[in-house]
Amino acid sequence: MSKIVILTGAGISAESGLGTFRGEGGLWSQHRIEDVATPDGFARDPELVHRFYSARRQQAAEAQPNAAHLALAQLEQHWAGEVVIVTQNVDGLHEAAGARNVLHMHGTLRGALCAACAHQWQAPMEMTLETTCPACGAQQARPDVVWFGEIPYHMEEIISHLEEADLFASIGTSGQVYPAASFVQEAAVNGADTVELNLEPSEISRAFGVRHFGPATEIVPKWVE
Ligand code: BJW
Repeated sequence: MSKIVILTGAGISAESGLGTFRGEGGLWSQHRIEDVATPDGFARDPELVHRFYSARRQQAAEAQPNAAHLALAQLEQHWAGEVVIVTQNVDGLHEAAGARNVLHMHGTLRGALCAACAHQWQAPMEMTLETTCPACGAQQARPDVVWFGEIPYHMEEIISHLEEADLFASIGTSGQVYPAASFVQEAAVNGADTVELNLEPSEISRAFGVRHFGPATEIVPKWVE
């Protein structure tokens, strides 16, 4: 039974109306990474960080999965082997499309994390400095997402999936953020075929055996067929 491991990034949700990070008009052209996506930024100005993530939580709640998310959910349902989706996205659109085997390596917008006791719970749509941890009562809630300098979730599980993968596919990610950018090498060194599906060549395109370029809603359903 063959195993397909699929890494997804912001590009797969672009046609659902959610912004990517890099490039013209991306989130990082409107906000400084060190202000909103690092623990230091949160310590300096938690209100700004809460506003940034509350706005994105609202946008993600209103977004619909697109043809690329739906095609991957179909693949998961019909593939005789195992399909594992490792997503860097925090938007929840893979699950909204019906996918079940999804690992959120950068956390999720639906999660709240207590910086005092590490309790995790469902985030309110708007998180503020007054959001109270239901376990310890501290008012130190943060979005349950992974910022620069923090260790991504599920790493052991992801590495063992990559070691066992027969096929590794990367969809809609720029290959600029580690450790996700190194997954292609990890899979290839263990014998997997590798394929990149992206709007345009990424930083790490040359590492892939096969490459398809174009909008995710066109190239992903075609690839899944
Ligand atoms: C389309 C499309 C369409 C558009 N169809 N495609 C020096 C060297 C190496 C590493 C480091 C270094 N210095 C520091 C590091 C480590 C650091 C890092 O990588 N820094 C780089 C900047 C160099 N990484 C970390 O700190 C990570 N932790 C870590 O390494 O811990 C150590 C450790 C690891 C493992 C085991 C043990 C210990 C943590 C990284 C956390 C990243 N967090 C963010 C925010 C998450 C919450 C949130 O959403 O706000 O994650 S940053 C942001 O970047 C977000 C994304 O998940 C991530 C990747 O972005 P993505 O998805 O690739 O988006 P874009 O915008 O970059 O690209 C979109 C792509 O789509 C483009 O290619 C477009 O062309 C394409 N596209 N439209 C198809 N319609």
